[in-house]
Amino acid sequence: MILQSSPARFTSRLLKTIPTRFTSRLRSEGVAAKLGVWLGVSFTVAFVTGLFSHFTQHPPAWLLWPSRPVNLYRVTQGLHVIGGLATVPLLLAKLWTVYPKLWQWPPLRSAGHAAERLFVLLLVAGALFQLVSGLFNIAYYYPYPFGFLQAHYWTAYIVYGALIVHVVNEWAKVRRHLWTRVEDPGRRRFLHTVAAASGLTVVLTVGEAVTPLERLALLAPRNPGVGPQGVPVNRSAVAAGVTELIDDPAYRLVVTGAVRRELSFTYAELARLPQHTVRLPIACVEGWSVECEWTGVRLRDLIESAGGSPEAFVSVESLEQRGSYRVSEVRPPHWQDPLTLLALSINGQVLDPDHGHPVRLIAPNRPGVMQTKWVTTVRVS
Ligand SMILES: Nc1nc2c(c(=O)[nH]1)N[C@H]1C(S)=C(S)[C@@H](COP(=O)(O)O)O[C@H]1N2
Ligand SMILES: [Mo]
Repeated sequence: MILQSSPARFTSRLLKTIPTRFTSRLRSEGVAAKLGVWLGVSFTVAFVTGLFSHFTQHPPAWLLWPSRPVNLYRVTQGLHVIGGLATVPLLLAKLWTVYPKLWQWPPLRSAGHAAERLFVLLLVAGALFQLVSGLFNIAYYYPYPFGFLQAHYWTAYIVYGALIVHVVNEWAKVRRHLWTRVEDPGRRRFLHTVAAASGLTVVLTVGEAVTPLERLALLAPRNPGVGPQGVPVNRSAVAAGVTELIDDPAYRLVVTGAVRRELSFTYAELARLPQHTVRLPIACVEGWSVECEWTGVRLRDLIESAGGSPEAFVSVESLEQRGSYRVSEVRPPHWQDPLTLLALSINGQVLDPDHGHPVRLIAPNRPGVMQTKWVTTVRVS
């Protein structure tokens, strides 16, 4: 008897210790549904733009991304990062609105209910992980032992999969509230406050990608106007360990690999080749971007005069010895584009060492990580 009754007594005592009465009237199914719809939109934007960024950087062999529109990557990555930041207030508000459900009793009513809660758990944990890891990444803070790229990429599938399951499960509620106005003035004010917090996040960061608003970018980790020659830098020449190599008189730019004739240029010879000037952005995967005027040699001209095949894949290699971005693959749509340069100057000045002196790659519709600096070899294959 004692043994049988004590688990029940224990449970009822336990129940009294946890907060089962949630008094705020701001919580309601309608509020949760509205926030859910906003989150559905922002997670869809983040998922699509994130996949675009991933497959731009890691394309399968058959994928030839176009080099136009010139600003496509700049826009999609700005949406990814700035949209991701704007999602933080939405997610916090949604979690606050629904967290009483954490204490629902009985916790698991059936196998179906258990599965539903498991997907919610995956969704909440995964969504928090995406926002926190993304925030840490743009803040240059890497406190975890795993690689950001792989973790952020694979978690995206878990989160988006769990989100689809969640939307299917909650569809009846979404339908009930999608086009209905929230009547309660307190709840309406709550939703407006959340939307305003989200909007304010955008206002205080969007200047990192929309240059006329740069003075508002108080929350952005990079200001597009701050850096050598007025352009930000992620990895400096010192950090890359190239300061001696770039001024070495033995420096050559070499075009080699599957070519009819190898080419080799000193810096002075490069500067005497036909020069072209283009306006293209540096668009970092971390969301900041800035348009510059670049002057240099067309990559296409170099590969054609070396006799490379028009279908060739090209690697542009840096003097940098270590580092994930020292080699950049350039496929035909990009190297054949007349805007793609090995640039010697930025905004009318000889490139600063931190921007890639003697030459750096600059190509349209391409993430910053693929615009390799301190170039010494063009390898055709
Ligand atoms: N060799 C090399 N090139 C590199 C990098 C690097 O670390 N090594 N960083 C890249 C990144 S992440 C960006 S955003 C751009 C920035 O170019 P900038 O420093 O001229 O603004 O350079 C790219 N080129
Ligand atoms: Mo970058």
